[in-house]
Amino acid sequence: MLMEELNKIWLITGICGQDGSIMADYLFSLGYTNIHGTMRRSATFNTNNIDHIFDKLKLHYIDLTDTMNVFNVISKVKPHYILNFAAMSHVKISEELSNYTFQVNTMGILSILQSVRSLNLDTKIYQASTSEIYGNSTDGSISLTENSNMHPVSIYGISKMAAQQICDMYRDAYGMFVVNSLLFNHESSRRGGNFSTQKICNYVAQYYVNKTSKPLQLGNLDSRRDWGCAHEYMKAVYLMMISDKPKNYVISSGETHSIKEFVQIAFKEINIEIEWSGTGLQEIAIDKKTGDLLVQVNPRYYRDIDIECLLGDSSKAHEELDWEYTKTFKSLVNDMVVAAIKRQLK
Ligand code: NAP
Ligand code: F7E
Repeated sequence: MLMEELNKIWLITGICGQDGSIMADYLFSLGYTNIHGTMRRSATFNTNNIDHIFDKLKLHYIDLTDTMNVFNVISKVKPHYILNFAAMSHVKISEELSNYTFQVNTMGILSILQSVRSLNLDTKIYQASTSEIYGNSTDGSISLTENSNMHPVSIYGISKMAAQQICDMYRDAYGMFVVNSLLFNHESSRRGGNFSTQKICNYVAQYYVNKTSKPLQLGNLDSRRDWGCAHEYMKAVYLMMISDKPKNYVISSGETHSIKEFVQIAFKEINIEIEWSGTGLQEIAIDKKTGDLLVQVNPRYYRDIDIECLLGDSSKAHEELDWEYTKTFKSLVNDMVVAAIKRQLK
């Protein structure tokens, strides 16, 4: 890659999160050196995901609810690229933190766009949009594309749909380079512990290491998600940013699996075959061999409205960005379980 490109400045919001930290790793691996990250103040340090690159990163405090703060950091850094990963990213929690979710997820990107525009910078801007904006638009018989019906059913989804529309509007009205990726669920060992996949893997690891006695408590076991590998999705984000034309792209694995399937495969990784029985709140999973109770339903994890199925079609990203998804569902689960066991044994 040309030195001129590698000298360019990146500003990544949400650097301590799953995607922000994986993206920073990827950019360093390509040879970029000017990587700025933004974190928010917290009472206890939460830099686990970036500790290995802490000294290489140029870090700033940003809270997306503070417009002046966003403006000041952008005017100081003058980035060539902004990747906006910062968000109140938990769908269930957005039911309670509804106003705040909008302030971060919708007003936050608006502050970024306004800052870049008023500073007259030639910055390329990326917004992390989501499959949550489709709502219940498929039962799995069709795959969702950039043109599918969008009808979000959560505060999180609605906040992200408004954010996407604001981005589209800035691109169309002001000729700015602004792109949205419609990211379907993507996972890694850096996933937050209160998302379904990491919660399951952490439980399986705990069970493997010290046979925890309390069963795993889950909500909707039948919903299906198009789960992919976060590392591969970050490569797609990079390709979107270095392309000539700003466009929106669906980024997905093209397969859908239920929570139950995820649980089943995760336990299989530690050689436990599980057996499901019962329905609704009475549904349980036991260890087929020992009869130990492993999974129970707890209604506290139910959503006001859940999306029952997500399935994406990334043909556009494949055709125009030459991006292809490769990881299998089983190896994704395997990687997460192995990483969770290693964390347990530390
Ligand atoms: P994540 O792990 O939850 O990371 C989000 C980051 O945003 C965290 O570093 C968090 O800071 C930061 N943040 C939260 N509130 C903030 C605020 N008010 N001001 C500044 N920063 C704030 O999320 P992720 O999985 O990496 O996802 C990255 C982005 O992609 C998010 O926008 C998410 O909505 C979107 N997305 C994710 C998925 C997925 O499956 N992962 C799918 C579709 C879209 P702390 O570290 O201090 O908490
Ligand atoms: O839920 C069900 C839950 O929280 C997946 C975010 O990255 O992807 C993520 O949002 C499914 C849902 O992810 C539990 O009801 C059952 O049907 O892992 P999740 P999510 O809500 O799909 C989208 C694309 C984003 O954009 C978001 O930022 O799992 N489920 N039992 C559970 N979910 C959780 N969290 N906890 C449970 O105990």
